[in-house]
Amino acid sequence: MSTKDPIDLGKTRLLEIEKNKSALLVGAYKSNKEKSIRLEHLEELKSLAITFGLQTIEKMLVHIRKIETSTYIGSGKVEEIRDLCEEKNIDIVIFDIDIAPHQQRNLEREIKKTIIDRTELILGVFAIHARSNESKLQVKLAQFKYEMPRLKRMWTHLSRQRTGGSSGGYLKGAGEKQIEIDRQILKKKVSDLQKEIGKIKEQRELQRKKRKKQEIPSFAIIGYTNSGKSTLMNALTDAKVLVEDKLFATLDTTTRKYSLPNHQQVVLTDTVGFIRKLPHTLIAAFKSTLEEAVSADILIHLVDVSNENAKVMAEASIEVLKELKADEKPIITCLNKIDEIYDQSFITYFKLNYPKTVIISALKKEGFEDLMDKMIHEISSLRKIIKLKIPQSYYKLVSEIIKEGRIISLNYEENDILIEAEVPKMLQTKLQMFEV
Ligand SMILES: Nc1nc2c(ncn2[C@@H]2O[C@H](COP(=O)(O)OP(=O)(O)OP(=O)(O)O)[C@@H](O)[C@H]2O)c(=O)[nH]1
Ligand SMILES: [Mg+2]
Repeated sequence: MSTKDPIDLGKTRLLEIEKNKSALLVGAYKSNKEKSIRLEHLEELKSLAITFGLQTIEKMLVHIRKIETSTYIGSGKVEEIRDLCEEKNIDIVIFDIDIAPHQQRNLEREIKKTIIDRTELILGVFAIHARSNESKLQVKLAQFKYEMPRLKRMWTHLSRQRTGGSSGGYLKGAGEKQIEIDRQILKKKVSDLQKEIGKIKEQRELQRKKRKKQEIPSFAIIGYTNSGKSTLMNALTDAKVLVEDKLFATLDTTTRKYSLPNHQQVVLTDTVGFIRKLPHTLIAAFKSTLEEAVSADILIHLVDVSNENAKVMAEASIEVLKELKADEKPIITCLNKIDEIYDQSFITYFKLNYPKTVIISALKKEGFEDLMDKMIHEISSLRKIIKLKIPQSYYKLVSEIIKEGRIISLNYEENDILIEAEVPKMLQTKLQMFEV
């Protein structure tokens, strides 16, 4: 039986896809209505493939009437793909469809090429961009989770092996046993990784609590991948985050202090970008990074308006925020890259549909005054300094102020406590009746 270490299982598939290989990108549509959007999705898949280092050669959009259980697309289309691969010397076929593990296996057998899907490609991009220990661990975790239901394809050749022994018959396939062994080892690896990531998360949690205690308002720069988040971070601070015209250049959060024009100290966090249908394996693995990003008091949502798909990209980002339960936070929508050619109607659209909109160029440092004004305004509406007279019998409220807000002064007057405090919005209403 093979002694292949499952630690490599996640990697093998990705390393098979060497750089500079030629790829065929395949999308599918059911109705003509869907066609143009599927083509746009293929364009995005192309950016991902180029980011990974592949030479994208061909794109193909196939029409499907019904999903075939065994191969997703019909046998005629499978043949067409196989012929095109032969003719154009294609090494890898990338499907912009969620194909099930068994379909992937069957397609690979029929087409005789490496078949991957969008999730696997995104995993590959994340793998080559992971720099910190934490993001490397998170990528590995996502890879393991992705591989788990796909273990079978690695061992099908063993399943058919005839086992020796006196009975001479077929015993339970060696492949199946191997899959079971691998599954157990993978499970253990997943839980070890989760523990390790958990430890890193705890350390970060401590830092975050410390900052919260210091009462420094925090901003997170979020948005679609390649929208210019790191460029904005670098323009405002000395963070020197890597900026690239590539998808998912940033995988780690970077936090820096920043002083607003009114001398208010804030912290800014640059973070991993979002994408349409961010694979769940990645959301799960990067949960602590993503949560840290959206744990800020206020979000700066960057939208690249020079991209013709700006609207759907912004919507996709809001979807990810929803998934992370952070869409209720104050959000400043920052329309970026206005130094580039952009559609004026986009600006009107965003102003109408997204409150608190500013227009900037992170690269040219334009529109920053407006952005600062909005940031200052958001902070002021976030917290308020109030004077209170609270009866001592309501001491529980004082504990709450200490926990959630910041006490500026506290004095006792007979049976009352006189307090001046900076409190968050949610506490303000609760304290209204004691305000003086
Ligand atoms: N023309 C123009 N280009 C910009 C602007 N802001 C960013 N860019 C470019 O957009 C590309 C992506 O910028 P990044 O700052 O890396 O984008 P990001 O959102 O951090 O991307 P990821 O970390 O990969 O998700 C780079 O080539 C930047 O130079 C801008 O205001 N104008
Ligand atoms: Mg970045």
